[in-house]
Amino acid sequence: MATETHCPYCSLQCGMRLAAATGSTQDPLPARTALEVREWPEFPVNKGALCRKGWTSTGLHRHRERLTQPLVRSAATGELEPTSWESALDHIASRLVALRDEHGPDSIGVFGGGGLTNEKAYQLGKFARVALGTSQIDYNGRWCMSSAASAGTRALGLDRGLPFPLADIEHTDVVVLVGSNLAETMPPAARHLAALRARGGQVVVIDPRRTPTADQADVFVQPVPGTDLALAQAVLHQVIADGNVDDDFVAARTSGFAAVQESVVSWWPERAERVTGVPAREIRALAALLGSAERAMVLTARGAEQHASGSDIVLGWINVALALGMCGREYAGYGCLTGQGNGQGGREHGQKADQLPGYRMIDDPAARAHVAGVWGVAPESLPGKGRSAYEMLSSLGEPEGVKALLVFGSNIVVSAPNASFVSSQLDALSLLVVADIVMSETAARADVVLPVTQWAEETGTMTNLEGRVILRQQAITPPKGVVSDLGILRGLATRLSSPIEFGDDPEEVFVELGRASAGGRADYAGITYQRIREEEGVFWPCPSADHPGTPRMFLSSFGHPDGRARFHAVEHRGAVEQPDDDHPVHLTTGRVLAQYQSGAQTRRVRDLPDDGPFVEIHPMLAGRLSIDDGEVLRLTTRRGAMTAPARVVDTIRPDTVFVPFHWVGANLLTNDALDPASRMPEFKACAVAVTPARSRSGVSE
Ligand SMILES: Nc1nc2c(c(=O)[nH]1)N[C@H]1C(S)=C(S)[C@@H](COP(=O)(O)OP(=O)(O)OC[C@H]3O[C@@H](n4cnc5c(=O)[nH]c(N)nc54)[C@H](O)[C@@H]3O)O[C@H]1N2
Ligand SMILES: Nc1nc2c(c(=O)[nH]1)N[C@H]1C(S)=C(S)[C@@H](COP(=O)(O)OP(=O)(O)OC[C@H]3O[C@@H](n4cnc5c(=O)[nH]c(N)nc54)[C@H](O)[C@@H]3O)O[C@H]1N2
Ligand code: SF4
Ligand SMILES: [Mo]
Repeated sequence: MATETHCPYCSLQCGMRLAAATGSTQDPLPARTALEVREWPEFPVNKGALCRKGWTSTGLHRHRERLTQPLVRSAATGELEPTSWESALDHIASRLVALRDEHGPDSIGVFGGGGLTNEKAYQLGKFARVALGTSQIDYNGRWCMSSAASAGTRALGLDRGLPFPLADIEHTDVVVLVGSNLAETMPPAARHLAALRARGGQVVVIDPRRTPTADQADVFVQPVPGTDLALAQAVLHQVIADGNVDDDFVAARTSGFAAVQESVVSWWPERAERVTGVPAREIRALAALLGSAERAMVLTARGAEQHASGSDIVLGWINVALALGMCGREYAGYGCLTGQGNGQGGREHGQKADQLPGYRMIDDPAARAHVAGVWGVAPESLPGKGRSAYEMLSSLGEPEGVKALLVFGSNIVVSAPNASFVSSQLDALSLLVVADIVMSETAARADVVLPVTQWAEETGTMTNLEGRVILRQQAITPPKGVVSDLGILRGLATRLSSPIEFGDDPEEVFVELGRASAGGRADYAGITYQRIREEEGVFWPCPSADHPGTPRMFLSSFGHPDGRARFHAVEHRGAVEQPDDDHPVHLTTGRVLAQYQSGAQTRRVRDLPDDGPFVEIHPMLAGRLSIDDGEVLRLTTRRGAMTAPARVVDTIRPDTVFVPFHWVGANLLTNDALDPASRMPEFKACAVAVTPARSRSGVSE
């Protein structure tokens, strides 16, 4: 018998079957069983296709580096030493109570992750607000799609990554991918691009690098990092000049166009060419292509969003889609390609500093009253808004800052911007607790490490990039010694004398989540495990048992009270840090196919290649620096330095270098400038000096 479940990694949440290689049919399988990944061809999102990370995902099962015992740092030796669950949880609780008594509940911070199931994200938010009483909870999704979430909420009145099923791409006429390399970051999705092209549609890719995704494009545009808004402004300028605005749609379904029209008047394509490096004729051609398309989609991903002006960049592209009359129609519109397995659901149920379950805002009295009612506590007992992810980490060591940090599902030492600063901030903590499945770089810094169950060993729901709620089902018994995140929260809540109980049965937690979300924007009230099993996932909002779910949103009205979408007049600002004499090159960062995120999981999977970090550099720049392919380079920014071998490729802009962030290094360099609206850091653009690490005499520096 094989268990139908989903991949542990990205937001596509590909369906897969897990079975015993030996053919055993016990349910769940005994812990030591060798697991095998098999196709699940009927699951509609990936139809049996998986990328190599999915096929090798059982590589972390029975891994020798798997954590199976709680560890506490010994005061005597300074080393992490095995202990029992009882004593680990007692130790954490007594330290938390002492800190809370002395400094108040906001001295305790909780850092969650977009890889956690909906049940865990929900329970973590409730744990922070009720068991700890702290406002200080946020999560790594802040570094992921928060700019798109902020822009989508402001423009469309509601943020659901894609407001339509992914397969709709096949039925549009033009799809514009702004800063997405989906051929490497969600490979099974690339088949929709191929199907669209086979139908005669066109794919546009906007990226400073000619990626494997760009290789599948009809139109490839290669801007300077951080200049997407100038490009969007010029495209809109030209759409207006060509007379291609959908006036009826703009009048009937939107507001605020006049100010936006005014704001793009001076963005003639020649001006944008000087800012973006994209030839004016290419900008005109792109505007003409979009202006003549019957249906078009604009999809953003991290290349457009991870900037200190990321939310304005997304608003600029939504303006383009709205002016063309594309949003709120079938097979057209704006969407964000979310990233982590539960990047979507993770932001709906309360682990974000300003939100309560159901995508409710924590400063809304009605939202507080509803959620407090479900939880059985007084609304006034719920804390208010906390700090955003990076701001919380920056506060460590400050008198009013966080003094104890509980990390569930993130490896911040590798993935936070300006990581050497963040890493030094961790030293200021009185207590760092990390729950993980392996000894991540962050766990290695902790005072207490708690070993948790991983995906195949537990059940829970995830919400994929389409807003489709899916069910990851347990296939195998966890190894002895590990506990689920829900079990940890339950154990801690009891020890903290929480006024309410915390259950650890995922299905029971999901039922409660449904009640807490009822009436909210992300309404899950009508979704059950049984329905998900029967219907291959259910799209939210789904307010009642007889509601079919909502695959396509905005068809009759947008999420604002007046039902209209809102244009926003925005101004191009560009990267905060521009190249100068000392740091003359643009640096951008991102992903490669075979590694996932901080690499804590995939770097340990034997069947995935791990060649370490590298620097993509154009032959012209390499020539100027007399660098050969493979030669070790030193990259230096105002914040830090790293060395890695050069990969000389003509696919990148000559003024830009690229480093993947799956290893310690890239984030020693990145800029921690934050977007004022979303608090997203500027991962995708800063100024860097590039030199050979080996001096000309051949001696290492
Ligand atoms: N293999 C793999 N897949 C993943 C992940 C992974 O770690 N590995 N992580 C998952 C997660 S959490 C996420 S968020 C998604 C991310 O998915 P993507 O957004 O597709 O991934 P990135 O590589 O971060 O960025 C995409 C592209 O943006 C380009 N870019 C850089 N700067 C700019 C710019 O200023 N403008 C524009 N237009 N483009 C720019 C980069 O060159 C890169 O090719 O992937 C998910 N899938
Ligand atoms: N320079 C640069 N930096 C970036 C980015 C970039 O493009 N460039 N992208 C940003 C983005 S989009 C993201 S999403 C972040 C991601 O960066 P991280 O937040 O570091 O993400 P992961 O590496 O997935 O970390 C997840 C950790 O949780 C563990 N884990 C997995 N499942 C569970 C679970 O169920 N419970 C618990 N307790 N632990 C679990 C894993 O082993 C791993 O150690 O990085 C950001 N950082
Ligand atoms: S595309 Fe994403 S969900 Fe699908 S197999 Fe690869 S990592 Fe897993
Ligand atoms: Mo992400």
